[in-house]
Amino acid sequence: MKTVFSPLHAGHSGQMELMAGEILPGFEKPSRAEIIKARVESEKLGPILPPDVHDLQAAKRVHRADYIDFLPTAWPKWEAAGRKGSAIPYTWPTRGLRTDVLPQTIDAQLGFYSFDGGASFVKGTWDAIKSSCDVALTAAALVKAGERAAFALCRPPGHHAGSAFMGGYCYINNAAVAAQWFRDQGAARVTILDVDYHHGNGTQEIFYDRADVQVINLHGDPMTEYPFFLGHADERGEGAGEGFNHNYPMPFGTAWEDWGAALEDACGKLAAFAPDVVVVSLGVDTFEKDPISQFKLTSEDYPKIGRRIAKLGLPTLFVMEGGYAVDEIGINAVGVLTGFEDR
Ligand code: SS9
Ligand code: ZN
Repeated sequence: MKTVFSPLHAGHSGQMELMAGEILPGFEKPSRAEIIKARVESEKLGPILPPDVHDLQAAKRVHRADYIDFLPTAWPKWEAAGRKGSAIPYTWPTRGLRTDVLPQTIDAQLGFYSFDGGASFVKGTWDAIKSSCDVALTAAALVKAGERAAFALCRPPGHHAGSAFMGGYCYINNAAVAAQWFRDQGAARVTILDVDYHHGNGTQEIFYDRADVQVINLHGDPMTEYPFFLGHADERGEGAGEGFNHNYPMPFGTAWEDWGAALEDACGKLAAFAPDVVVVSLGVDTFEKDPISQFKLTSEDYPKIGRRIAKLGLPTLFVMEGGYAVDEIGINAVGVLTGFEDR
């Protein structure tokens, strides 16, 4: 299987994050992608290719144009305001506040275009965001050209980013952009299967009223887990999209027996939808040693995920999302891919 990877991700580094009352170095750090890349090499998964540079039109097919246009301006505006450190949002237009006027200061704009403080900017953040989207589109093109599967080694991740907001380490929703690109290239139906530990709220929001993109999420129950305010089992889509969104919230401590059963049920729904292509939002923060997550999957479980997805017999694009147990992130992420290849 071919991997697409960009070194530009590395400029998105040194950002801080508010976590349980402390300001800590961000968990979403460059070593994540580097360790996965090293494992792709040591396992001889296949060639590692650089991304082609795409324009932003593909991203604007699923994101509001003003949101995408804001992203490259965030850091320059922060610097122009004489600021240092990382540009972190801290005020959000929730109930009772106005969203019909965009205020002028960078602090306001960061809040206007986010749902939490988990997506911040440093100098290299925009180039990393853009390269991550390019990685997804380039890997999608490999699948469209006939590869059975491809691996988009995206960083930063994307599945928490919605049509007009960032959050949870995510800015452009790489999996959603790729899914829409497949549609625009002639695929009649696309499924996004999100196996990251956290609910992919952004992906769900983007496709919620659509019948042409099925969205399936396996994740920590939002009653107790981030992102808290979306991801319940009764969210099934709306309008034309009703019945095309499927959520599998699961409790803290969930291990392979129950997680694998949810994947089995999800694969039944996926096969019944009969998509032309599957986009897997591949997070490995379901791992037992993940520092910010509460599931109990082991390194032996990841190849089983890949094998089950391969059994669908559909062209498959793997898009990297979360996973914060850096020491094992390569073993676990690449384990899914070698499992897919049944080796
Ligand atoms: C407060 C904790 C929020 C966000 C986790 C995002 C995971 C993306 N900073 N944690 S896969
Ligand atoms: Zn996650």
